[in-house]
Amino acid sequence: QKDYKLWLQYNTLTNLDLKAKYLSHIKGITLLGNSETISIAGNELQSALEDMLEKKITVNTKLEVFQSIVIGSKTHLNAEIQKTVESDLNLINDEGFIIKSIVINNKSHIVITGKKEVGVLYGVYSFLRLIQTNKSIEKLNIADSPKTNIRILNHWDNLDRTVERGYAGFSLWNWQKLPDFIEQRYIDYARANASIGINGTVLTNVNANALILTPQYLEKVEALANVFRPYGIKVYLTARFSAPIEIGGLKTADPKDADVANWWKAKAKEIYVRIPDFGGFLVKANSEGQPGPQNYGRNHVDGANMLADAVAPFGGVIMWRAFVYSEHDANDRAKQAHAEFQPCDGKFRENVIVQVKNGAIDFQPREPFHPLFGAMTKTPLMMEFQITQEYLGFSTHLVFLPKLFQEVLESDTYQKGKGSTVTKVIDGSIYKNKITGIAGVANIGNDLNWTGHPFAQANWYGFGRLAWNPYLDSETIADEWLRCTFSNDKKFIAPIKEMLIQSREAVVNYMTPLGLHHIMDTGHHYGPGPWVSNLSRPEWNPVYYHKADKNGIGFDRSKSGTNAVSQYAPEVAVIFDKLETCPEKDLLWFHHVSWDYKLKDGHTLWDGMALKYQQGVNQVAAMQKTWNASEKYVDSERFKEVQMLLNIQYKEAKWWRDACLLYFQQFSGKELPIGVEKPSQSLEYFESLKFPFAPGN
Ligand code: BDP
Repeated sequence: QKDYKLWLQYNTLTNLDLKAKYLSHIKGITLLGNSETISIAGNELQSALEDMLEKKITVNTKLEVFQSIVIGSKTHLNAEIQKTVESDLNLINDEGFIIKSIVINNKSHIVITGKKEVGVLYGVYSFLRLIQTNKSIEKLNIADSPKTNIRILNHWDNLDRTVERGYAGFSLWNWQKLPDFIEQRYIDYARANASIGINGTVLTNVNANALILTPQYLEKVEALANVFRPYGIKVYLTARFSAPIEIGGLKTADPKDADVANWWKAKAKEIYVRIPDFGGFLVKANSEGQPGPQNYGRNHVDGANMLADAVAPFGGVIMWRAFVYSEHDANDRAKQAHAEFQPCDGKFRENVIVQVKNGAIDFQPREPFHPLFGAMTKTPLMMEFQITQEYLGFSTHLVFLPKLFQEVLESDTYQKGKGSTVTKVIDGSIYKNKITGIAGVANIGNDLNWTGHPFAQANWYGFGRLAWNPYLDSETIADEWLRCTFSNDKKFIAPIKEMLIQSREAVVNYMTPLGLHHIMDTGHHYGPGPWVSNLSRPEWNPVYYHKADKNGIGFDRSKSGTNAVSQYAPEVAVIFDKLETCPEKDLLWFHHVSWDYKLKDGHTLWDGMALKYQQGVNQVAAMQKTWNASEKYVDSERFKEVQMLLNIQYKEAKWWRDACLLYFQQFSGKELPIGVEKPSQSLEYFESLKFPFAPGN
């Protein structure tokens, strides 16, 4: 099945000239070293080359063949090669790689090396990508290293194999059959991740279950860690803060209680005996019902540091999440994480990294960057992106997320002057942090195609590529992914790439244009629910976020409103604060604006908003057209799947448009402008729609 192979299709090259050129450089493989990682790299290289070049490729362990691809880590290279790449090796870090065309005894070779074997593995995938994307392999001279240390997937997987916000089936981890039964899928998962440089995985949900920390489960975790290790992937777990009570028999989980601290120390030791390279814990504390230090009158620093001390002797880290609600600033949830965490700056242990969502609310189709980025100068912050599309149409809608990720990463925080982008905060270059990282909430389940939507694979891929290099352009990522996954044909690539690139703006337009946010329906967050106002916490209700009334719409976070703008650097605050300078894409995030307000293009806010909803629908129609025209470049199975999914997306884009416009029209009291289709149903109809089943919440 093609879907299952992800971006590792290794299709036979159809361009014969190119194939001949490649073959003139590749007569065989020379494998130096004999670790598991090197043999994985060798096997991958051999079988991929054989598939793509349709030729038997021999593997030697000595440099005997001409024009061979020499793979091995620094210490395994012979003296001559070592000398040739010596200065290149100074350019890379421990996980980096060199791919270089060299001449030894008048014979040319391509050497793929790194300081460690995992670098060699990354180098092999990178070299294969050159061929997958039909790039030249003449005169290669590549030195590349990951720009962040922790490049990690967060699986929100429960022990019963349901996946919170998971839309691609059930959890990959078959706890019942582990540790003795190793599914091939675990290996394929590790291989796919290694191919894009992901080096960590949190196996369990942030809404944690303490049972994972019991010996019965740790034995299973150990088995997975053993599978992942040769692929350079470390295992992490979520730590439930109340575990000392639930599985430890203690009366309290107070982080200042000596028995509690000792319990965690012993637990850490127990884990490290089994898994010497265990990565550490991810913790959601005092948020949405999860226990935490505040239950005992302590704060986030007390909780994080107590756990940090437990894993520190073994080199572990604590990823402490900043996704919290708080009693302060009850009138604006967007302010709460900053209010609670910024004052903790400088108080965390060295092995704590604070994990911050890209925006201050919750993984919306568009949010301005989170004000914590750049605002903590002494604490490493890691990015948390959501790859699974909780608020973006699940695995049913086609949305290319690298575009969203890039927009956030490129945002300038100005916290240390112009050019203090979010990327530079999280890659540690601004504040010289010792640990850096990017996390992505995984969109992977046990569906045959891994991610539910064939194009959702691009979001896993793109996340990995950006975690490796957050400066990458999303167009480059789209191009690579399409070539590796489908075809190198220009007639396919050009229009489909365009479709990917604009797909993110399409979803913003038909769901939440002009800075609207959190107007999805209750609980599952699928489909529109701007009318919802009956949930127990005010900040769970869409009406709290859009604040539509006769005068206008939008959340006033300006100085005269909740003053959330003040959490940004002054240069940024002033831009967001003023109606005239606030980017229109964020308008209703920061301002309550009258229905008659004139947008830059001359339309009134009401007309402009309606036209945006319509534009979103039109964009999906264009996506359908583009896809239908690509039939001959794609296998029929994936073609049909995507076609059906786009049909649903089109239907639902109209549903979003009609439901939202009918609802907001009650307040604006205005007609729909010319160019916007009339709604097919009444508001009452849309409000009456119920979903007896939505996965993952
Ligand atoms: C929200 C999700 C919820 C998660 C929570 C979190 O709706 O399922 O548990 O975020 O990130 O987006 O902790």
